[in-house]
Amino acid sequence: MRFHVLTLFPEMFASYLCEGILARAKEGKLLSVNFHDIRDYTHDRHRTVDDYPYGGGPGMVMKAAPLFEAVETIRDSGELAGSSPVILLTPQGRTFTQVVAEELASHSEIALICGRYEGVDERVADHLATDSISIGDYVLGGGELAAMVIIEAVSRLLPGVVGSAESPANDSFTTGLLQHPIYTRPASFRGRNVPEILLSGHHAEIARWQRRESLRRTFLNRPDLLDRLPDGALSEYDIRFLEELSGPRNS
Ligand code: 6GU
Repeated sequence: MRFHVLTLFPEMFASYLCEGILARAKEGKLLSVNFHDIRDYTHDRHRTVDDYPYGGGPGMVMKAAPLFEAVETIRDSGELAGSSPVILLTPQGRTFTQVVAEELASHSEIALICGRYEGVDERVADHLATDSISIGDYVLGGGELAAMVIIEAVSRLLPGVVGSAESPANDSFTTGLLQHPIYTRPASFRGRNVPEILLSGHHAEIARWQRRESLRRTFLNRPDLLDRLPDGALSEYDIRFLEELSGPRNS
């Protein structure tokens, strides 16, 4: 899979992509990330990428032309098919989730446009990008961190990037529930003990405990996820356990 990142700050990405599973994926040719400095697609002496907003208001707006030229140049080079996603990273986009990551992982090339400043000329969202994505409800100075988040979340889903031992199948959100607590040695640390059941060797009981703790965490920290589970995701036991958690009602 190939990512094209259009950014004013290509140097922000280097150290992150040169460590860990992303570095391994690049070495193994499972992943490539190409950077395109938006300033390289300007033609004036000052390499201008932003301008004042029509109608007034605070801040500067990223100009459309350098972004259109950058995408067209990449397309003309044959490294981005006309049918490949071109994603504008903006707080105004749809929210990135594991489901969106899975959808993006089905493409072989994706262009990510990192917005900066107070915004991007709307013609980019309307006539260049095929999709606009935000990574959550908070404000970042630009789309660079969002691009890194997307590259990592999507790359982990590509066959061979994450070893089968660390399979993402049980990750939080892949199951729609938060992951249960996990522990490693020692069994007692500063007087805090690993739950007895995990030392018991009773695999079926351990699995039941893990399921309950997943449900408990999700109920406490992310009750919104429980409302969005697909039909049939909860067993009768699960539903009874969640009812116990919500406490006795009408009493
Ligand atoms: Cl994609 N960009 C910016 N600037 N802020 C964000 C974001 C993106 N996603 C969440 N906050």
